[in-house]
This record gives sequence, C-alpha cells and structure tokens, in this order.
Amino acid sequence: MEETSNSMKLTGAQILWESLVREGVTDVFGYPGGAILPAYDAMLDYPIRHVLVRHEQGATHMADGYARATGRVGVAIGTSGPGATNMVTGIATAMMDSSPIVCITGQVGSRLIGSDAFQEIDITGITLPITKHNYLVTRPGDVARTVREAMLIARSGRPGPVLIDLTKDAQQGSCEFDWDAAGPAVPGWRHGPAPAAADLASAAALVNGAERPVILAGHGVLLSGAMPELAALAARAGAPVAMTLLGIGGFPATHPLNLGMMGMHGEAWVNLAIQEADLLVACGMRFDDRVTGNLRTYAPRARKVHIDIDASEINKNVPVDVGLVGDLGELLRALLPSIANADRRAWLTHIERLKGDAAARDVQTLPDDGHLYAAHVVHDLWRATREAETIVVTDVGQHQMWEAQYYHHDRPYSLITSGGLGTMGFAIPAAIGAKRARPAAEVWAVVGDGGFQMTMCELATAVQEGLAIKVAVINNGFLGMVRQWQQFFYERRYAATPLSGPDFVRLAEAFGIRAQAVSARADVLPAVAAARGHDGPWLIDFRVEQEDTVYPMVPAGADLHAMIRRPSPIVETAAD
Ligand SMILES: Cc1cc2nc3c(=O)[nH]c(=O)nc-3n(C[C@H](O)[C@H](O)[C@H](O)COP(=O)(O)OP(=O)(O)OC[C@H]3O[C@@H](n4cnc5c(N)ncnc54)[C@H](O)[C@@H]3O)c2cc1C
Ligand SMILES: Cc1ncc(C[n+]2csc(CCOP(=O)(O)OP(=O)(O)O)c2C)c(N)n1
Ligand SMILES: [Mg+2]
Repeated sequence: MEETSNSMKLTGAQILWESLVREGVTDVFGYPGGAILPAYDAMLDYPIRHVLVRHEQGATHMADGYARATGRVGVAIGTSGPGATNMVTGIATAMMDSSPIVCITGQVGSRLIGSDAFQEIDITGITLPITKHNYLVTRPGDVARTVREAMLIARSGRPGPVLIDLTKDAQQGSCEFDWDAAGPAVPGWRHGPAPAAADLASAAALVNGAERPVILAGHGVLLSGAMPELAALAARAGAPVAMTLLGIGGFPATHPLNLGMMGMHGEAWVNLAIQEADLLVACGMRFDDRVTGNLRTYAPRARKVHIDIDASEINKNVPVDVGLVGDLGELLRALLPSIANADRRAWLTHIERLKGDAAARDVQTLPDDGHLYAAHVVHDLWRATREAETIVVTDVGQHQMWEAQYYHHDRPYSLITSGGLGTMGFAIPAAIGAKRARPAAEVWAVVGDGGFQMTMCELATAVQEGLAIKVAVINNGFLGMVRQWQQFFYERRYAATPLSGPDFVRLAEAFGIRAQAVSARADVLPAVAAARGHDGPWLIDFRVEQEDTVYPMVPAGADLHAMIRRPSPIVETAAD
C-alpha cells in the first residue's frame, strides 16, 4: 500500500478489510471461490479471524448466531454463483427474525455482468426481498462507503441482513482510501418523530385503568436491551408477562410475574389469560400468526397498546388502540413515570387458578416409566446448566418447542432459535457462531435428527476451529413436528416423516468428536456432566420416545383458546 499524507492507495479488497476492521469486525464466517479470491488474499494482512465453513448456508447461520449472542453485526463471506445462492436461506432466516448480519459475495467482473459468465448469478436481484438493503459494487472507490452503510443499516432501527456483492474488478482495482470522506450517506434514512405526549399519556392511562393487563414481551426487548425497563413496567403495573418464542430470556423465567410462552405451543394458562385480558401491552413483538391464532377472536376484550420500532408493524395484524413507534427501551423510560403502582393480585390469583395442578404434575416429579421423553432431556439439561452462562441454540421442530417449554431461561440472549422462517439446519452452525462470539459461554445445540442431518457437516468446522459446542440430538426417528401434524390433521398417514439416520455416535467420532448415546432417563444427567467436563465438542444422541407430541397445540388458524390438550396423559407435563 502506498501512503500519502491524508490517504493511502489500496485495492478494493484491502479497503473491504480495512473498513470492516475499522467498523470493529473481528470474526467472519466464509468459504472461498474464484470471484472472491482477491478479498481472501487481502484478508491475510488484516486482524480478522476467519472461520472456514463447510457450506455457505452455515456461514450465514454462524453470522446470525454470532449476532444474536452479542448484538454485534455478524459477517459472512462467500463466492459468486453457488456460493451466493447457498447463502439465501441464512439471509432469509436473519430477515424474518430481524438479525443484523452483513453478507459479502464475490461477483464476476463488471464487464461480464449480464453475459451468463461462469458462476454469475444476480444475487442482488435474488435477495432483494430478503435483505434490508443490498448493493452491487463495481468500483473500488465505492467499497468503503458501502461497508460503512451496510454495517449501519444492518444494526440500526429494526435490524436485518444487508448484502454486498463485490465484482472482481472492484476488489482488484485500486484507489485512494479516505475513511473520513466515505461516511455513510443513506438518502432514504429518517428517524420518525418521537411519539406525541398525548399518545404516551393515552398508553399510560390504559395501563393504569386496566384490571386484567398482560404484557406481551417479544424479540424487540432483547434487540433494544430493554430488559430493565420491561421488568420495571411489570413490577410497577403488577402485570404478568407473556413471551413470544423469540422474546424468551427478555424477562426471567423464574420471576413471579412471568407467565411463560404464548401462542401455538404456549402454556394453556398464558393463552387463556390473553383471551381474558382487558389490556395487552405488546413490547417489540409483531403478532405473528403462531402467536395470535384466529385474528377475529384474538383477545376480544382487550384494549391494545403496541410499542415497536417499525411503524409498519402497528395495526398490521392486530388493530391497536395506541401505537408507539420507537426504540422500546427509550419509550418505556418515557412511559414509566406515568405508570401508577398497582396491586393486581386478584388478576394474578385468577391466572394462578388457570394453571390448575400443572405445576404439581411437572415432568420432573413423575416416576421414571422406562421411557425417555424429550421433555426429560431438556428439563435435565436445564437443571445441569442453569447456573452457568449457557446459551441454548435450537433447531426447528418438536424439540424446539420442548426446549421453549422446559428450559427456563433466566438470562437474556441465552436462547437462539429460528422463529419466523423456521429454518431446519440452523442449530449447529448458529451454535458455532455463538461460541465464537462468546467463547466463555457454554453453548448447547439442541437439534432434531432431521435438522441435524441438514447441516451436520459443520461439525468439521467446530473441530477445525476448536469451538467446543455441545450437541444434544433429540433423536426420535421422525420429522417429528410434521409427523405431529399428520397425527392430528392427516389421520396418522405418515407420508415421508419416518426418518433413518447414521449412527450419530460413530458419525461424531469420525469427525473427531467425543460422543455417547442415551436412552434411559437416569443416564441423562451423567451424560450431560461428561459433556460439560470435556474441553472440546461433545455429542449426545438422545434416543427419545418416537411418537411423542407437543402439547398444548393451537391448530393453525384456530381460536387461541381452542387448544388441543393432552387427551390421557402418557407423561404429564407442565404444559398440560
Ligand atoms: C415450529 C415453530 C413453532 C412456533 N410456535 C410459536 C409459539 O407457540 N409461540 C410463539 O411465540 N412463537 C412461535 N414460533 C415463532 C414465531 O413464528 C415467530 O417467530 C415469533 O412469534 C416472533 O416473535 P417476535 O414477534 O417477538 O419477534 P420478531 O419476529 O423478531 O419481531 C420483533 C419485533 O420487534 C420489533 N423491534 C425490533 N427492535 C426493536 C426495538 N429496538 N424497539 C422496539 N421494537 C423493536 C421489530 O420491529 C418486530 O416487530 C414458532 C416457530 C416455529 C418454527
Ligand atoms: C429447511 C426446512 N425444511 C422443512 C421444514 C418443515 N419442517 C418443520 S419441523 C420439521 C421436522 C423436523 O424434524 P426433526 O429435525 O427430526 O425435529 P423433531 O420435530 O423431530 O424434533 C420439518 C420437516 C423446515 N422447517 N425447514
Ligand atoms: Mg426428529
């Protein structure tokens, strides 16, 4: 590099890393190829820790896991064509869950664009609807500004994925690098006006006047870091808190005002409380269909206050009485002084009664009947790891719902899961990303036998990079969640859901990972202890009951209170 007094001449590839480093990026997840080779070559001269993945989908999920574990932007990099298309699922996953990642792809030389050149694909076209923003960069002089804008857009407001497609000549060409002159210029950018004092006053009046309020805590609590403000609101209003799947950890599970998860597989009393509430205070959640069930009968007696950073979420699915647009933490701080201390013991006692004897029939209190249920595994995993700084990363399916029900998350950023897209194959790579982001944390991937087989190649990444993730395969021999739908709605016609797999223990050993199989409840805790005591990756193949069912369940589109409850307890659980 040639230095002048104010600026230096660098290649576009060097500017890419120079800019990422100045933006605070230390880790990237990626896979090389022809069109991104100049960038890879330049990378060696920068303080960047690169994780070589086994499939570019893994890189995007790792960047996502990294972002969700820390709140920092995760960065993934790949080549053009198939490298870029392999990243699509991870980008869509991040988009649906508002996760801040920046994906960098190589592109053929700018003069070849449109010629069907080798490994040319229109990745900005493909990802237009699944990115917050994307860029095709054809000149080295545009690289620094683009990186700065991409990082800003990914992390600010409602976070999300941004893609930068860099042509080969943009990487190879040189230009003056001037950081100060390359400040972000985002023309469409605007901060909405702060909510009017009258709206804040209306929201406070609704809270103060309610007899049966429920706070709905979503992912926005964690994205905003508004855990203290949420706890203050709940305490002052004496109001119970229900969480979305992605809101778990935003309010301590063991807090007396915590109700648990709402929605399709939420606890029965949570959904009943919502249906009986006279006020919902929705905090950073988007009334997903998994949360509301039938919109026409959703919380029919409740006035609604919705606080969200994205104005387009207000009145999108659920019409509300007051919408407050802005950062949740800031808005709760503005609201709190107007919230009166309230005693809502009658309402809380009523909800307690809705729980019935569920707590007394919790899975842990039941005698061992010789069967191993996934709920046992998750419950014991929670017992063993609850005191540690543990992050659980789940895949998608029945095991994901049992994790949400039986692992009682007290800490924020301790559950990482794909909610909106529901991406099987997420857990193993996202766990690797989380472990890279927070090496001191104990990271468990809780993954079904189906999803595990989608991205298990990334075990090699964990081994090569020395990332000691622990893997709990919940092995039921089925694509369990789909089998459950067939059980309920397709007369038990199990089309394409029985699933075989390799011997996961021997497979793990072939990767160089210690492993064991567990099929009895008594062996769960010792196996978890062995995994925790080992200073490297470890896999446990939990061979669980094959045709177990997640209860309760609100059938898709049904009324939220019309839950399918366990008919005759096989094993009674807290979800009964
Ligand atoms: C098999 C399966 C079953 C599922 N079952 C359930 C279920 O039973 N219950 C359930 O809850 N979910 C369930 N889900 C997940 C569900 O699909 C949704 O992903 C989830 O409900 C979304 O939660 P959310 O709205 O809190 O988060 P997101 O979808 O991430 O939305 C976050 C919201 O917060 C806002 N926000 C972001 N930052 C801020 C900020 N700083 N300040 C204010 N607002 C902010 C965003 O604009 C957005 O509106 C299931 C998923 C799967 C795959
Ligand atoms: C990539 C992808 N393909 C298909 C689905 C549909 N799907 C949702 S859950 C599920 C079954 C998951 O099976 P498994 O990983 O064994 O977990 P289990 O439900 O048995 O716990 C399937 C196929 C999906 N969510 N993601
Ligand atoms: Mg399975």
